[in-house]
Amino acid sequence: MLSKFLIPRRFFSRNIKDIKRRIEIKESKEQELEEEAEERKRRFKKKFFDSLRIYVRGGGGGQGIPKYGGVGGKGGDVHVISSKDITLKTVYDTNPSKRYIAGTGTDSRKRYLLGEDGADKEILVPVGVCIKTDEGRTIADLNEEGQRAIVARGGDGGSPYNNFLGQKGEVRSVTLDLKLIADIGLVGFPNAGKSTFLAAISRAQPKIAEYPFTTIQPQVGTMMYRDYRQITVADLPGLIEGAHVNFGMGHKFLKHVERTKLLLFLVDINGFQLSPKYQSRSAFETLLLLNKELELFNPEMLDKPAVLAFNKIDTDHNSNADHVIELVKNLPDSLSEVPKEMHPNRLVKFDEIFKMSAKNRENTDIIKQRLRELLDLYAGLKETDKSLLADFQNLPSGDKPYSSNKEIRKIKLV
Ligand SMILES: Nc1nc2c(ncn2[C@@H]2O[C@H](COP(=O)(O)OP(=O)(O)OP(=O)(O)O)[C@@H](O)[C@H]2O)c(=O)[nH]1
Ligand SMILES: [Mg+2]
Repeated sequence: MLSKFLIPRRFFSRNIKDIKRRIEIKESKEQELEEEAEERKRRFKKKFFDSLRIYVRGGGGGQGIPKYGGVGGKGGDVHVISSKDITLKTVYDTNPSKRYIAGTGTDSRKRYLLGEDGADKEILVPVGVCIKTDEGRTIADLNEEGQRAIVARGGDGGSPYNNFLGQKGEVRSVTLDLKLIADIGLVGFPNAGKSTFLAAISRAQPKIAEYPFTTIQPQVGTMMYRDYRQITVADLPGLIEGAHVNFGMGHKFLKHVERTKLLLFLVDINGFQLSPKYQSRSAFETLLLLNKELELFNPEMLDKPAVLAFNKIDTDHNSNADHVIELVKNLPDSLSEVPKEMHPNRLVKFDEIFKMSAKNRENTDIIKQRLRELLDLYAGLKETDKSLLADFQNLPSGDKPYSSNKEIRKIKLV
């Protein structure tokens, strides 16, 4: 009678097989995702140029004629000129040899005692290029349209000063390092909603998707205000824990926010997990890890005015955001809530903290307005005010109300 209710052995073995098959499928899907991410990285490497090393040589000077006092022409110089209508990729495509050599000065001749100067060579590069020597010395920062810099001088023509021997032109390799120019830089982990925010506040149409590293190259969008004021915002590929040791896309894009005037930190209120293989991080941990990665890249980044927005508030059904905001307000005391290895040495001071839903455009307009006000406020601060502000910011957290921007106003009025 009982045997009627016993489950046959066959049933279990079939079930185990089914579970095994499902695990295999899951693993292969994970592998596929990883391969896809690798492929995206490879494609990106081919496509996006933000640095180009070129060889430059000034023209040689022409020979003089001692007998008649003839002077050789001067060699041409190599100039780099910034232009809005060009990208580094075009610079490369138009001259893949990456060699730029200016013209040689002509020799002095019996009938033309003064040799002609060699032709200068002009290289058009995008605005925002910083020219560096191989030793790391910066030759010039071309931050505005039409600025120019000489990167290799031509040699002098032969004359009484050099025994009538034309001189060689300067030869070197220089790197054209492009840094985007934007007023505000978005920093956040992958999937935080940076691109969604950019799309909400500007006409930019960045790619948005639920997988990490959707954005693989920086993009600048412009926020337009009713009075036609424009403020630019740079969206960057997401940073992850360990970016300083080249995890994810690494630190290489952070140079693009080095020149911004203000940083907007975007943090997913649900925290972050790269994949099931990696540990999941809470929103508060994510924020501290971001702070740490910025610090490891360049501690000066922590001194920039900063705004923090907790995104995806529409999914925050347990009102976790208020608790996390309290933790941020109670820094550094609340550091005790997270393991020591996540502690940055120095904390970013936020001027404002917001909750938002970039997807539903909740609070995005208010943030847009405040960003403008803060930019203007900081632009108006004199150096003395800034040092007062720094003193103020160094007070222990208990001694000051959180919203430091109100205090900035106070300081300004003093
Ligand atoms: N529920 C909800 N989802 C959002 C919100 N903002 C963004 N998302 C979703 O989150 C995912 C990631 O958004 P992205 O804007 O691509 O994120 P990102 O920070 O640019 O990501 P990376 O480019 O990979 O660094 C997408 O599926 C978005 O639709 C939000 O406010 N609420
Ligand atoms: Mg993105």
